[in-house]
Amino acid sequence: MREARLLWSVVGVAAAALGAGLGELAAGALTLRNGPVLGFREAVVVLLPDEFVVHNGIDLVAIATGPLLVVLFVGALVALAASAGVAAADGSRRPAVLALLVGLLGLGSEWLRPDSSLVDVVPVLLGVLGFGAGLTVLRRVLRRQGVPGPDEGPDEGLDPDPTEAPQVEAAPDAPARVAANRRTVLGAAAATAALGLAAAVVGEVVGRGRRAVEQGRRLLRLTMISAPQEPADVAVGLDEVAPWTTPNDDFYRQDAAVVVPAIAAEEWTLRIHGEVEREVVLSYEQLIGMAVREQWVTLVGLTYEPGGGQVGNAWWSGVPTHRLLQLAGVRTGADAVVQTGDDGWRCVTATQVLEDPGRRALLAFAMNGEALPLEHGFPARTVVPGLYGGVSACKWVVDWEVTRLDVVEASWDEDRPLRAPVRIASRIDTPADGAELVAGPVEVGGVAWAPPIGVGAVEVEVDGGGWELAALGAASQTDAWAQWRTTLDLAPGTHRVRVRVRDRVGVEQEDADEDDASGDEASGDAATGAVGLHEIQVEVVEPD
Ligand SMILES: Nc1nc2c(c(=O)[nH]1)N[C@H]1C(S)=C(S)[C@@H](COP(=O)(O)O)O[C@H]1N2
Ligand SMILES: [Mo]
Repeated sequence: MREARLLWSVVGVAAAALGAGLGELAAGALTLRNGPVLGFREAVVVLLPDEFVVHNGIDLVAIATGPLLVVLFVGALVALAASAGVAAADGSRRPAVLALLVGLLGLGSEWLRPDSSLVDVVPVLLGVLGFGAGLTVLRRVLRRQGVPGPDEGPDEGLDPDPTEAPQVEAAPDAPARVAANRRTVLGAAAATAALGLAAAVVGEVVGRGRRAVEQGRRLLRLTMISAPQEPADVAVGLDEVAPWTTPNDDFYRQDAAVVVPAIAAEEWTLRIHGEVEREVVLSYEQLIGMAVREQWVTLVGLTYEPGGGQVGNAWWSGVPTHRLLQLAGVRTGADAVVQTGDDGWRCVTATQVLEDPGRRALLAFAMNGEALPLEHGFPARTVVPGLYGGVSACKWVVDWEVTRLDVVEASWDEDRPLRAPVRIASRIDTPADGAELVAGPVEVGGVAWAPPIGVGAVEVEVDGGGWELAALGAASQTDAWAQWRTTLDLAPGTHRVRVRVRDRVGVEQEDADEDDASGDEASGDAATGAVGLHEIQVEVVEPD
């Protein structure tokens, strides 16, 4: 009986090894920053309260997340896997429940990482599936070899199962047969674990590319750039309003491809060709050696919906695009640049915009005072104030083909528009939609943007009762968003609050056509960005 228990435990651990290996393989193949095990460790760092980070000069994070944690974590997984194996013997649901729990824990720890995206769950799911499949197969092997459950059968270990095992004469050669069965079981378990190990090794090799690039990025010394310095008074002092500077980890991501390109800085080049006087192949070293321009730019996604999160504001460092086009010399008649990223994504941007110093378009290599994160286009990406990201802000950009708009138009088969200026927009960050509030003065606030002209005014309306001016944070940065706030005196009941922005020349944010409830076809939401004001509904109750 004890031997049977041991065999079932071994089988559980072997299945878990297969699952973990497949998870690591998936993480490597998807060039995620790390696999589930290290991902868990990062989540612990996020969960630790700030006071715990450095205490009396001792770096508690380092201790709490060092090798000891990994050993504990792996040990716990092994113990869980072993008990799942034992439970699998009597066909109980416990292994499935355990796998589910570990899977949920894994998913939770992926989501806790601030820059996680949907692909990060793939390794966890694959791990859980690998565990389930491994356990199912091995269980069949054990049953066929007549291994009893830990709590059933006589104490002498393996005994040929009378119902499932092929019929054999029990008595004379029983010990030899038991040994053979044990070998078969252990062999199958070893093969399963080896498969998991092989998968992990392949994942490690495949993922090494990304880690090498991360390492190279960390070692870059970009002395020509400066740390972001927020202009005075941009903040209106409401904690619930999005911070004026969006930290890189919180900056929205919009990727067409699942796999984030990992390009070493020294291997990157931008080729500028087509309708140019001379082809230019620019290296990273040459790029960062040029005169740097730094500026605040709010980037907006084509998929931004009123009140949504596809918008962020950062301090970008790079080289003005007009300088780069000057190097190549744009031929007369050429009016478009097809920008292509290493992921194969492409967009078309008018030379008029890229050649005009006044439009402040940038080939950026740094974001908020550090080299671009891989997710945001390392080594270099374009940033154009006032154009949606989807028509201008090419990440991992490696190719600029100077050409003509009518030529590109004829062959444009992407479901994104060719040209799309950012629609001016405003958002209510607090209170939240559906909030329950106590009657009396209520602080309302949010952000508004109108690049490249700049925010002129923000107005708020309650229940259609007329527009009132809100207070604005400093809005001198015309390419960046502005914060706004106001105080509303709300009586008990349900209220509808709306916001709108006017740019510096007085153009007002468009309201969605009231008659066209869907708004979709008339305004071409998908094609040119959503139209419509952000509105929230709040429930106000009597104070008690
Ligand atoms: N190479 C490449 N560039 C790209 C994309 C992409 O998928 N691949 N997405 C675009 C879209 S739709 C937007 S909104 C911005 C988003 O930039 P971010 O992910 O840094 O926020 O990048 C743009 N540049
Ligand atoms: Mo976008």
